[in-house]
Amino acid sequence: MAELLRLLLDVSEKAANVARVCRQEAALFELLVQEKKGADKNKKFIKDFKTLADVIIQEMIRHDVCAQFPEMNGFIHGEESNTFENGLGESVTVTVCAKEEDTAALLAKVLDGDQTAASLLTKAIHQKLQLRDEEAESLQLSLSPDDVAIWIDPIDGTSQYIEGKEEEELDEGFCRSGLPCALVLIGVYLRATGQPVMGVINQPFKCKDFPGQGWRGQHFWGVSYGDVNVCSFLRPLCLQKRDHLSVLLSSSEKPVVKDVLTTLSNSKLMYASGAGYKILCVIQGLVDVYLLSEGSTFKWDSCAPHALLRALGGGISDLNECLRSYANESDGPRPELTYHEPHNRSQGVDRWANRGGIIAYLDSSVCDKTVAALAGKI
Ligand code: 2IP
Ligand code: CA
Repeated sequence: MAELLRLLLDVSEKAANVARVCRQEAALFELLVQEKKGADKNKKFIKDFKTLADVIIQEMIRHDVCAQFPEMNGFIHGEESNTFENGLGESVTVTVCAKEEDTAALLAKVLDGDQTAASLLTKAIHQKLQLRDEEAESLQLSLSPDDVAIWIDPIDGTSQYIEGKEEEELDEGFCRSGLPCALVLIGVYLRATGQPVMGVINQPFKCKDFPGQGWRGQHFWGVSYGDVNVCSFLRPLCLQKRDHLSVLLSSSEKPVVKDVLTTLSNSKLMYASGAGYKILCVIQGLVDVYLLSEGSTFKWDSCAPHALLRALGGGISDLNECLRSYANESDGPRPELTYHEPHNRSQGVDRWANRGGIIAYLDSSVCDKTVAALAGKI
């Protein structure tokens, strides 16, 4: 099953290429930033292009995985729906075809006859590439494709991707906003228990070597299954050294949460965009925890980075359940997020929301300390 990891690494790199191509090629960039509203909107256009770019990446990942692992057909889920209806009531399903010319024809139809844009995208989608990663290549894993399913977030941090700011890293080693916060997330979980077991994170816009040059990306992966706990990098050593509790939050976090955390002695609150990016900061040990008190992240945001955290000995818990367990003085296992069960009474995307909020950590004692500080106060 290590073949699945290698395939996901390759397809995540193709996804990063599609994301970069859409910003670098004038024909695609124009579509990406044009957001025509009201009477100016072309009713023949199936969907705004930014959503289309997301769907194309998602469908490319789905296509490549099913081509190699047909038993996973029907078990690959994503943030986006791939069927669009335009203003004229016509419906088109965006898929990636086995043959390049068929994909090009379908995309030309979706893009209202824009052949240049369709052929640029088709080239990136059907490109053959292999991402070299020695550790992933030598990994052995006895896990059957029949036992797993996938969550895809084709581009997490879409607003940062569209806005396209070229942000510098802060002293803490991360960016508050901008293109580096946009990530491709592919998470694998067990169908039976919903436990995340494998994750690939691709950051298409890590940095530019020199001004005026194109963007360079980077990737991360992790596997946590049975006795195998492997990550593409080592558990950060800086964890022991920090003398304060550093908490990463969404800028839209509730004031009461910020207030309670600010009153903690030795705490430092920081902010960054993108749910996946904030969890990546925890994975890299740049902060102690990422906490979100509302249900505004979804299974596709957390599945991939959750697998990396588990591989490093950390995790992501449901914040409300942690607060409830603390109040009940329960000493049961920490309530980790799972990925297989929807909220049946909810509608649409809310079926897959991480409804109770989340807390992502590397060190469980830091997670417990944060929960204890918030209990009864938020
Ligand atoms: C979003 C994106 C946002 C995040 C939100 C996610 O996913 O990561 O940045 O909000 O929770 O669902 P915030 O930046 O305030 O943490 P997408 O970009 O895929 O819609
Ligand atoms: Ca997302």
